[in-house]
Amino acid sequence: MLNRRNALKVAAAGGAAALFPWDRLTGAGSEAVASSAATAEAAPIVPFAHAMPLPQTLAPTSRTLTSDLYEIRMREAQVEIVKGLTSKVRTYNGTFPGPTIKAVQNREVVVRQINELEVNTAVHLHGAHVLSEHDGLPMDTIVAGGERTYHYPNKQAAASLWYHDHAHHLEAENVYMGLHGLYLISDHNERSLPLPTGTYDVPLVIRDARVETDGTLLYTRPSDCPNMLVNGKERPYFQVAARKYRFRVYNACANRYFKLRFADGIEFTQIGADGGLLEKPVRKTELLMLGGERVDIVVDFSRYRVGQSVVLENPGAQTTERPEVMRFDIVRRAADYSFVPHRLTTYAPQPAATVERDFEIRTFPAMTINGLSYDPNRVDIQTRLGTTEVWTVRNVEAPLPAGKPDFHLWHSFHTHLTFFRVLERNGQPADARDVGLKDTVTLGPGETVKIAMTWGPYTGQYLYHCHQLGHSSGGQMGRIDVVA
Ligand SMILES: [Cu+2]
Repeated sequence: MLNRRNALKVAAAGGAAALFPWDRLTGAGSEAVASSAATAEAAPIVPFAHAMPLPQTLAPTSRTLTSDLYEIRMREAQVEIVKGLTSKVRTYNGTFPGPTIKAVQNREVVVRQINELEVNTAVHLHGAHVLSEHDGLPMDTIVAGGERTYHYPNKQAAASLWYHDHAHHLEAENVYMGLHGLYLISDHNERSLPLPTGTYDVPLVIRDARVETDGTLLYTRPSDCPNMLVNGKERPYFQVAARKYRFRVYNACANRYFKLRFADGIEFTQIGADGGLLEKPVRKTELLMLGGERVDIVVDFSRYRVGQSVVLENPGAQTTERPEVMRFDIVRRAADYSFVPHRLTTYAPQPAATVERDFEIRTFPAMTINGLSYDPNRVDIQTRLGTTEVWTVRNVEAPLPAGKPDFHLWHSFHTHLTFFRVLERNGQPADARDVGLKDTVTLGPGETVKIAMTWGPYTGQYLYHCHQLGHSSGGQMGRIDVVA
């Protein structure tokens, strides 16, 4: 919901229909959306009714000496998100979320994507270093009934990536309706570490949703989305052994942040961020994640007795929402030879920056970066391959009073092609919140971050944008051309 001050700004800008893509995409003005949200009822929330499923791993259709080839059909499917209800979703290969692709460093993956949906799509492999023509740019769409083959070289370190839709103006709704899946790259270093592996290495793809009493998955404002899904199911439970697990946590929300903590406040260990493993692990009790972000953590359930349970909560939930995200049930003992070593990887030193740039992200009066909405034909930045730059990114919106839904005032700044490091947040040196190699960084209202990246390894056309997908759909996106 908009508060009065922002509602006035929106009115001045010509109405919320011009601002929020979920209004435009429903083909109706904000009043029609408001009335549909007001008359249709959200399904009652019954936590822990589902066992948490694990996304299927996709098998290659063929292999060559150098490449694994996959085929994915984007199509509608009927799935059960809330117990007892059937929801129509957009999927990769009929599953919600899509199937997981497991890649190995330096071995190419080729994915033939066939669009059997009635909407245009573009498949972006988030966090991957790929040629521009395989990046899934907003205008490089696969029209309904069409297909496209993407090549991913995987010349990068082990990391938890994801593929998701990026078609211009459609990405937020397409991702929300189900077009997202995991893509995990492994490498020799990761395999040599004594981390939990196999069935003890588990993805948690977390996102909000609004499922209506008739099962409809409704794309609407994040403040009207009371469901929290993990791996496609409303607030599931997951049976674990009393030992260590690695969890790859994804914020796959189209339009909101969440926080995560265990109800009893236990510590866990962060071992990875967007770009792969951290150099050194970090102990934490809470995560704050915005759209697109990934955090790899290790949780030790050996502190619990068999028969106990612990709930993972979202302290960032609205006061009207239930805080539970999922429940872990400790059901058995298991041998555990895994541990988190003091050193996980070593990053190449970052060259000194030779270019500095400033960015202002705005939600009001329009979705802009430095006052401009995305124009695919406008080159916002041109830089040379190999240039190291420091970007100062500022969220100019003022914070709302505590307790007001403020999802639309947060930004998740995302760069394609390259990872960055967070140098500073609000004038202070970056701390554990921003550790590791990143491709998304959270900006609360009024916050400023300084990030540093080196452009490469490829030349071509790439993007930077807000990963609150309602914002990027609305134009909070820019084009950077990397030239030789
Ligand atoms: Cu934004």
